[in-house]
Amino acid sequence: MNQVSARSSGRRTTPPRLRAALASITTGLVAVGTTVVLAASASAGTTLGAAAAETGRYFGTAVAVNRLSDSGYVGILNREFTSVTADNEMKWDATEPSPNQFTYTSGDKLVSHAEANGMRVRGHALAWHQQQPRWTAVLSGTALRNAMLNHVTQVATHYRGRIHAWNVVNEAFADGGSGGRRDSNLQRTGDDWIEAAFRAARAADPGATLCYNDYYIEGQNPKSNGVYAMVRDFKARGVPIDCVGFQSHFTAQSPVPADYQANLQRFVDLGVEVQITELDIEGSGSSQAASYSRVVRACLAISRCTGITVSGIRDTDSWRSSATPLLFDGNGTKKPAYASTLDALNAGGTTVPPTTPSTTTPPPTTTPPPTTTPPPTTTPPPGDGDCAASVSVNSWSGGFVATVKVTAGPAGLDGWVVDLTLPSGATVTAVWSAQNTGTSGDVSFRNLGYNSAVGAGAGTEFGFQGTGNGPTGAATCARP
Ligand code: 9MR
Repeated sequence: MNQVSARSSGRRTTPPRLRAALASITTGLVAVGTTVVLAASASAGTTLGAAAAETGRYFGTAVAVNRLSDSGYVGILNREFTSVTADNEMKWDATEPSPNQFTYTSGDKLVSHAEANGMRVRGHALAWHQQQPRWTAVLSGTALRNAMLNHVTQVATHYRGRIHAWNVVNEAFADGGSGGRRDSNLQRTGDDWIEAAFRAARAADPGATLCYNDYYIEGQNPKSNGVYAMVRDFKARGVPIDCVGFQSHFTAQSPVPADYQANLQRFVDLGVEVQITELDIEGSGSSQAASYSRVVRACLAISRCTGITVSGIRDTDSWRSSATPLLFDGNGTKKPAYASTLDALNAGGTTVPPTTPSTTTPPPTTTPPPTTTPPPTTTPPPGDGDCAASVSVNSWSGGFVATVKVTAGPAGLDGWVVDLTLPSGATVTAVWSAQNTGTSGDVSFRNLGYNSAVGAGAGTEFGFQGTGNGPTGAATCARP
C-alpha cells in the first residue's frame, strides 16, 4: 500500500479554530530550514486548546453525546477543547447492535458537533474485548475474526476522512507480570488479530493515525514491555501502526510514574507517535495540580507526543467521579489542576513536527469524502434469478478492499455463493462475513451461519481485502 501518498493526501483537515490559533502565532514562529521553533514572544494561550495549539498539539476531552444538551457542559467544551473522543458512542456495542447492521446516530452527532466547532475527532475504539454487542458472544474462530474485521472496515469507512486518530485496538494486553496478551474472545481467534485489525483500518481510512491504546503502560513495566515488543515487531514487519495511546488513569496507588517521559520516548524511538488518551488523576488541590503539570510537561518534552485528551470535563462527568479526577469541579469551575495544566502548556516545549497539522502552511479546508461506499463497479442482473452480487472496490496503490452486496431474488435465500475473478497478481489477504475458497484467480465466497438467510429482495454484505488490483469484472451469485 502506498501509505506515504495516502497519508499526505491532505485528507486530515486542520480545524478552523486551530488554524486561527496557529495563524495568530505564525508571526512568532521562526523557520530554520525544516525545523520550526517557537520564538519566546509567542503569546500565552488563555484556554487549554489555544495553549496546546501554540505547541502544535491538540487538547481534547472524552464527550458523552447525551451531555451535549447541557449548556454548561457545552460552553466549557467549545471554549477549552480542540479535540473530542466519543465516550461510548463509537464502541462495537453502540455501532453494530445486530450483525452487519450499523447505527451511527450518536457518533455522527459528536462528529458534527466537533466539525461545526473546529475540533478534531479521535475515534474510540474499533476492536476491544469489552462493550461488544451480545451477538458476538456466540461467535468464535473464523466467524468472530471476520465479524471483527467487518466491523473495523465498516466503521472506519463510515467515518473515513473525519477521524484524526483511531484507537484501532484497545486494552489487548494482560494486567500483572506476564507481559503477554489478555485472554479474550478476540485473542482466541489467533495472535494475529491485532495486526489484522490494523490492516483493515488502514485500508478503510488511509488518512487516519492508527493507535494501539491501553492503560497501565505509562511507565516501564512488564505490560508496557509487552506492548513495546509488539510495536517493534509491527514496525519491523510493516504492520500499519502509527501511534500508541497511553490512557493515563492515575490514582494514589498508581501515580504518574517517575519514568513516564522516558517510557513515552522509548515508544517514539520505535517510529510511532504517542498520545495521552484518557487522562484523569485522582485527588484534589495542589498535589493533583502538580501531577497534571508533570504529565503535560512530559508530553511537551517529546516532539512526537502529539496531543492530550482528558477523560471528561467536570468531576461529575467522570466515569469515577468520587475520585474527582478532572480539571473542572461539578459546577464547571476551574480547579487548581486546570491552572497548572494551562501554565504547563504555556511554558511550551518541543513543537510537533509540521505534519499534523502543518504549523507554517495550514492545508486548505477539504470537504470530508462521502461516507457512503463508492458506486458498484458492476450492475446486478435483473432480479429474476436466485440472487445478484454487486461489487464496490476501494483501491490504493498495491491493494484494495472490496465490498460485495448480495441481493436475494423473489424466492429469498437460505445460503449463497458468489464467484468472481481477480486480476493476475491479486491475492485475497482477509475476508469478513463470508468464507472463501481460493485466494487468487477464480475465487468463491460462501455465506456464514448468521448471514445465510436473506429475505426476498433483501440484501447482505461481505467483504475482502487483498494485495494487487481489485476485481473489475462481474460477480455471479447462486444458491450453494
Ligand atoms: O468512560 C467510559 C464510561 O462511560 C463507561 O461506563 C465505561 C464502561 O467500560 O467505559 C469508560 O471508558 C473506558 C474506556 O472506554 C477505555 N478505558 C477505560 C475507560 C474506563 O472504563
